[in-house]
Amino acid sequence: MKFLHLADLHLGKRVNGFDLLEDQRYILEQILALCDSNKVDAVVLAGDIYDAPVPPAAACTLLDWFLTQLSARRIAVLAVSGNHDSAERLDYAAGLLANQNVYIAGQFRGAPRQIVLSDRFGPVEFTLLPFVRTATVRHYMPEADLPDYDSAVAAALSACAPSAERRVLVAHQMVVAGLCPPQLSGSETAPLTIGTVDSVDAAHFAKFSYTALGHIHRAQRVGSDTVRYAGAPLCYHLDECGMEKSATLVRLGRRGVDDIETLPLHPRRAMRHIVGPLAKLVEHPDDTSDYIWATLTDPTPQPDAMAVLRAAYP
Ligand SMILES: [Mn+2]
Repeated sequence: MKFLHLADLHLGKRVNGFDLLEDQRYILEQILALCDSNKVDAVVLAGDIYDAPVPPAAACTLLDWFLTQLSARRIAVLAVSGNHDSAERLDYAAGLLANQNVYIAGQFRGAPRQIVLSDRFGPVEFTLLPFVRTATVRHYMPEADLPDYDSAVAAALSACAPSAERRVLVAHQMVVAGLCPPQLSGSETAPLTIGTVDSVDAAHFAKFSYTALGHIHRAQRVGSDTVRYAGAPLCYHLDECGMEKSATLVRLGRRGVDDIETLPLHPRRAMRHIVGPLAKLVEHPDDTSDYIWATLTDPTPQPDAMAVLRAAYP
């Protein structure tokens, strides 16, 4: 079985007033092309599907289009909510969508949702853990001793029994390996601080063949090759300028993960950070259709700096 691990689509996101919907549609089309060329069986969406709990209508239309395209290709979808999503709204029609192999876990109701798909080697279990806070887990497990976030996520995971040898976890949480924090990129707007208190130890995922994470916008492994953040598919912040974005292709074999490959994504417009005195920056502008973050180093304030920059970089 081959699946594509994606996360943090943030559909409907605006960056400094710029609507990125066309860029998002462009990157989703590229992802569909990757699904076709790699003949993937499933797409995993590890949370922050929308940028806001009440997304713009056009963002809902875009997700509808994407899911319909995947369904037409008979590609299964396994999705969880992130901290930006409304868990309840994401669950809309989830029961009906399951009939089309689109599995969405928006709300946590005491246990992760388990979906079993299969390939020629047998069953593959997908454990869908929506974004949870400690208080949410405590609500469903009043008897359990859950002093912190780490123990709450561990308890949530232990609420379901394994149903297959090959297991994939889909989650949207702040995960660390030992004392090594993940590399943030500025646009996560984390409600959870990094450190030993408000993060989850990757060791809890040791029993899974692969853990597909969302929340951190920079693609990276966490402690082991099979615990990964896919990263956001587009740059969403100054800190991500020039960062290469990717989708993660995972091949499962008879016993578990055979191969992991990061497939580069190429945006419709790059996001670049330029630094210098205003006159220098607009002297010979290149790639003028890119999204530009400009830092002016002039010793004095420049009149109409934004208008001058916009004339050079629309
Ligand atoms: Mn996010």
